Amino acid sequence: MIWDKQKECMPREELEELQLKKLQETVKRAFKKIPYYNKKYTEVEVFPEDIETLKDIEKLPFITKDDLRESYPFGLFAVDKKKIKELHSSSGTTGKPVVSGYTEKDLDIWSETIARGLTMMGLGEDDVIQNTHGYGMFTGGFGVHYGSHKIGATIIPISTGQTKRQIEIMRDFGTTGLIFTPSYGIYLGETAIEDGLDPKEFGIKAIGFGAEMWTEEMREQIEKIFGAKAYNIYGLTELMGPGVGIECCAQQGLHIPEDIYYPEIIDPNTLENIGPNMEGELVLTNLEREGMPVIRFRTKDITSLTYEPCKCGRTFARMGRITGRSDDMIKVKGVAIFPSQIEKAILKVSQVKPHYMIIVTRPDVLDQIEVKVEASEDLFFDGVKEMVNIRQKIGKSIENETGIRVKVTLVEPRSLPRFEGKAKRVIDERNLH
Ligand code: DLL
Repeated sequence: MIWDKQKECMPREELEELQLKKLQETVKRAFKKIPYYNKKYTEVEVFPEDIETLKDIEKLPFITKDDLRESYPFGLFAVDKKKIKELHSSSGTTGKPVVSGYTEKDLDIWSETIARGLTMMGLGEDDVIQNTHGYGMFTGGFGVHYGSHKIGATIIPISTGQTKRQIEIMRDFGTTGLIFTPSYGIYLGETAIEDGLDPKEFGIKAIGFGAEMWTEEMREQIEKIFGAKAYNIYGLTELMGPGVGIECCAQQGLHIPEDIYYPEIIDPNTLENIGPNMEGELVLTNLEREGMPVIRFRTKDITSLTYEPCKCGRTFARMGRITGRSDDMIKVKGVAIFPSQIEKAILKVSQVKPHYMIIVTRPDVLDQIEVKVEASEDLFFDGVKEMVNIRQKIGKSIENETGIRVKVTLVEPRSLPRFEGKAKRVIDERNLH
């Protein structure tokens, strides 16, 4: 159990004082040690000494995924590379991925955030946690692993897939804590039911789920299948990984460990900060990160913050469930995809037009993508054989670019909608909002 009442229930005034001190230190370090920040801040003439209050953070320019890609791979590190003990990278893109580096101290802080969350979910040293998140560059596997160690639980690092084996292990090893993405969790439960088992009898005490968008109906379904409470876990590679927000027993929003992350909500159009209880884009700052301090990162995730006291007694702000994105990134099977990647892949194949639509569905519980592409007039006259050939080529090209297998459909020339202004290329029929 990791429960530090003094920290987690700190009066807000005291917390804000602590945050200001840490913010000032972080900005000073970034300015001094990371040329990228130095240049960025100098360009807009904002300097570390300008941060006199917490509100002064608004003077600092934002950091986006593009900044992280530009400084790929190690341009945002604030320490000598030999002090970096672990590297992770965000899922999806095969172009330039986003890299996240951790020193020994960072790994400790990261595991502390997750350990606090697992404790909020009621898990401790008597528990056996089955972690179905992928172990590898994805932060879900190792993040939850480290957090579980910190609370003294027994961890089963089974990773993703092998659904039948997951079920067998769950029963044989006495799993009490289950960690998954919501879509995989439902699939796991339904597979067990199909095999004539009742997951409610498995003895699961608590479930932690996240890494992709979901709806309250999905949570209800998960809780019903397993007969256990399911708690939302949020996080992102750039800021460290899972643990930026985790729900407590009240299940009314995710507590952000505000001594470690500083959250803001902005209007994604005006980029102005907006007040509590209003939806906007979440912006996050690492307050205590040695290896790669990220300051004012635009997550593009839409949510709101509340500072009202929580039933559990913690004073840390709570963020709501993510209800959308301010860009067009979609996460499919846990992998982040931008329509621009699919466009790039399509354009590598001749005889098709740059008109396409991406349709994401979840026919039962797993995601599927269909990409509709307009054929050129010539191709249309070339007949079925050539069409099959081109369809396969597009499919391969998209798989190379995104790592995801999609269904490709060729449609008649000029049959897809044209857009004035911002194109809307993605139709997400999963109803996750
Ligand atoms: O998904 C980290 C993570 C691992 C979170 C395990 C929770 C559990 P990335 O792969 O970098 O990191 O993807 C980050 O996923 O910006 C959101 O758009 C989305 N996301 C993450 N958690 C949630 C959640 C991990 N609980 C991106 N609800 C984020 C909705 C989520 N979306």
